[in-house]
Amino acid sequence: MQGILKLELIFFLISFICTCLYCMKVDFTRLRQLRKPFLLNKRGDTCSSNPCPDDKPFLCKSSEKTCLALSEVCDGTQQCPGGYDENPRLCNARNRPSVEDLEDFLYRNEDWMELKLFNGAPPEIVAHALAVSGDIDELDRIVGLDHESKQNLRDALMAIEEADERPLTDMGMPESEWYDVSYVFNKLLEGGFKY
Ligand SMILES: [Ca+2]
Repeated sequence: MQGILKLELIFFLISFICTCLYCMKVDFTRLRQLRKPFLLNKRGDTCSSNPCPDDKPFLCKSSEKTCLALSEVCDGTQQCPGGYDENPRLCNARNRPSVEDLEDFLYRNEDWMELKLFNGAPPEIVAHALAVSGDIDELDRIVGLDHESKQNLRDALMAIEEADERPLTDMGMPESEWYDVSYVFNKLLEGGFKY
């Protein structure tokens, strides 16, 4: 009889503990759900640095808050106070491969390209300069080219326009990279980069 009572007591205790854990779990879940809006608000506060509405997401860099539609950026008419929407570097970057893509490209070809075309400058700096510069002289001011690398870059871009890979292979480009190199440099030329 005592054995049965003990078993019942153990069963009761196990049931009690399970029920408590279950309740705690429900409580924690509800607590998490209650905290969610708070967390979202907190996150929203820190991430919503752009106060512009969805249909005008471009925020002018100016003391007064002005928001523009993307079609108004680089359209030839200044709408931002100070004209940031027509900033030449911004508009160059808009028509070029992204800085991240350019950086990846430069790292892929670092072995032969970095020294020959960009005077050994770090890919991060060259990528940014290629994205924003209007021409080779502006790129030179940002990157710091020497006479030889500047001439090599001119020769390389001219060869790419003429679809002639030999000057580039002479500079050390592996033949297998020709498609990648001509594709990216052609994108820069189409994006208005002058040499
Ligand atoms: Ca504009």
